Amino acid sequence: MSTTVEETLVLVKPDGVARNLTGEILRRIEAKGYSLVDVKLVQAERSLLTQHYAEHEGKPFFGPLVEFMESGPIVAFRVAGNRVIEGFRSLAGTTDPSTAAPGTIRGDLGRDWGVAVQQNLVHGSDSPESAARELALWFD
Ligand code: RTP
Ligand code: MG
Repeated sequence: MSTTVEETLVLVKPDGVARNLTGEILRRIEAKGYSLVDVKLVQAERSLLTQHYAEHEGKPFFGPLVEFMESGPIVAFRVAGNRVIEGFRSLAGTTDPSTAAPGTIRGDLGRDWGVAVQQNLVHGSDSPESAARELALWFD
């Protein structure tokens, strides 16, 4: 398969930062061969989060999700690599840490009891369109 270098937005969510897992998450990204292009620590404003999660507006988990994302600092990574958009999603694992595969960030490091599903450590853009939109929101 040919090489397709892409950039994606990875967020270490407030649970990941609070649990001191930022370094471990970056280690896994770099070990996979992806490169860190830019990084920042952000206390996100509500307006940024509602734009970021616009596709989920109106869903029952939208309010709790935004509240959780406001609850503490987030680390944003701009990450580059071959097919990194899909590749990071598979490194992260499925949304619910309880059932995310071992070997993934959510499967290995996510807490599967006593916390809500939104506390799943990381976000990764899900398509080239989302990556472009989200990188502009968080980094421009
Ligand atoms: P993300 O956007 O954060 O990378 O996660 P994802 O694609 O795996 O999941 P998505 O469906 O986009 O949902 C966004 C975030 O909302 C929270 N969530 N809560 N039923 C629920 O309570 C529920 N469903 C989703 C999670 O934090 C999820 O990552
Ligand atoms: Mg998503």
